Amino acid sequence: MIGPDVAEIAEKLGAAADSATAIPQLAAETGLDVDAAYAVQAALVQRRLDRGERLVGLKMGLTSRAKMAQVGVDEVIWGRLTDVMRVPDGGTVDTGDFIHPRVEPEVAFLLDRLPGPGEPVGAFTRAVRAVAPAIELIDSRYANFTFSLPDVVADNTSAAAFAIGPWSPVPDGLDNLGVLLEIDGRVAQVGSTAAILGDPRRALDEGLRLAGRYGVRLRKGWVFLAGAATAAVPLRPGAHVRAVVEKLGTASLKALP
Ligand code: 0L1
Ligand code: MG
Repeated sequence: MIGPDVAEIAEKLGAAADSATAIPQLAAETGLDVDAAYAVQAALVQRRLDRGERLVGLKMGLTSRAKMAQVGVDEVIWGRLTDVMRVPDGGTVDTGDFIHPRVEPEVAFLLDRLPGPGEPVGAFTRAVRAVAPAIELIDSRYANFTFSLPDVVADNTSAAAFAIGPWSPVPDGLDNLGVLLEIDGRVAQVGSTAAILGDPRRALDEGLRLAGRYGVRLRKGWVFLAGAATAAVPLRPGAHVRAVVEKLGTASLKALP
């Protein structure tokens, strides 16, 4: 039996992102399963690397119940981050570059020495050099932000842009820090880092599990977005967005009017 055409699906998703134009879901029609979807994701990101972008890290997706409920998918997934997706802290994005952008408050890790494939993470503070508050901008390439699990994996887990606040040494506890998402100075979402798999440190275990399964080596110096502490909120033109994480500080970005 002939499997789904990985290169063709990656091309459709890449073109949708480049032109900021939504497309219909692809998995049901092409018979895409989750493993094939990760192959599409790799091809989709390779398309970016071929035009000069650099891989700078990974993001975990759907690490909280709020996020799973928001999109109707209940499995932790991951995607790849490139340098072009990074927005300076306090920097500006153009909503016109995206289809239906949403923002969510996250915790970021700066990776240090990682265990080899199959080894336990061991001391978190050896694997992670620093932590920071972050904002992830997600943008599904599918119409109405609606997708199945293989669809969203193939679409690089809706990765589009991210901003990272100041790095700090890993604090004693990361498991129950208050999180706010503010839009134009008003609180839009309230949460806790406990929403990220009970403790954001578990996101790294999940990342290493997926790395072992898909043969990816996590690199020293990479950014690792552990996941969102709340549901995501639509990003409107002109909005000022701040993610505030207790003990870690603030990350922010602005959308052009
Ligand atoms: O980062 C995330 O949790 C997003 C994963 C994909 C689902 C979505 O687009 O909300
Ligand atoms: Mg996210």
